[in-house]
Amino acid sequence: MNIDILDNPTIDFFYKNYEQKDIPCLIKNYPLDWPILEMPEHHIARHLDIGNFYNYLKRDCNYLLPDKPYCYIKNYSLFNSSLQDSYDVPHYFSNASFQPHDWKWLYWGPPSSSSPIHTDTAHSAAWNIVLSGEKMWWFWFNNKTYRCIQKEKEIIFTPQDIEHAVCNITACLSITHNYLRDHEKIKWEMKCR
Ligand SMILES: O=C(O)CCC(=O)C(=O)O
Ligand SMILES: [Fe+2]
Repeated sequence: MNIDILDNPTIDFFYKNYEQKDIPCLIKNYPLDWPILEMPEHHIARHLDIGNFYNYLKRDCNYLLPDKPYCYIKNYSLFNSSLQDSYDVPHYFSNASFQPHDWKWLYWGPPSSSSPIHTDTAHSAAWNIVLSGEKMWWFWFNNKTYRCIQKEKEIIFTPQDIEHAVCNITACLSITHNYLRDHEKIKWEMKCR
């Protein structure tokens, strides 16, 4: 079963029908004018000082035998990187009360690199946008397995506490930012444990 695909919804529609109900969705056709989308990948790699990884991605990983471990850059912090001003938060999420800089991450991996089933840190929700490539997502909620393919410039919304897994169908570069809307309540719950 596929998760819902929304065509550039209003903030209100997304908030009432998906975020407030903790239902994952894919948003397409949201207008993005991010400078990072215009940057050649080798510039991005240079900004992040990951030239060796870039060479691995463009050449070596294609010649690895299937039993060789692969390299997947995960949770690369964009905080204080020279790229942090080359994109901004999509308007659906920009008024969330808690979206710390150190929850801004970049993911960059070869075909078939993946993230196992997990929920996100500190009961946070997240948005994820692919800059290049394609990802397959799986979500588990309502006792069902849902899936979805995410392409360039599309937004995946992952609600708090929803189990999900991800596999890069092609080499894939993406940006994600986790956030909380009700962190005061969550801090309080943690204190009471
Ligand atoms: O793209 C991935 O491999 C994982 C994305 C994800 O689940 C996350 O950022 O929490
Ligand atoms: Fe996640």
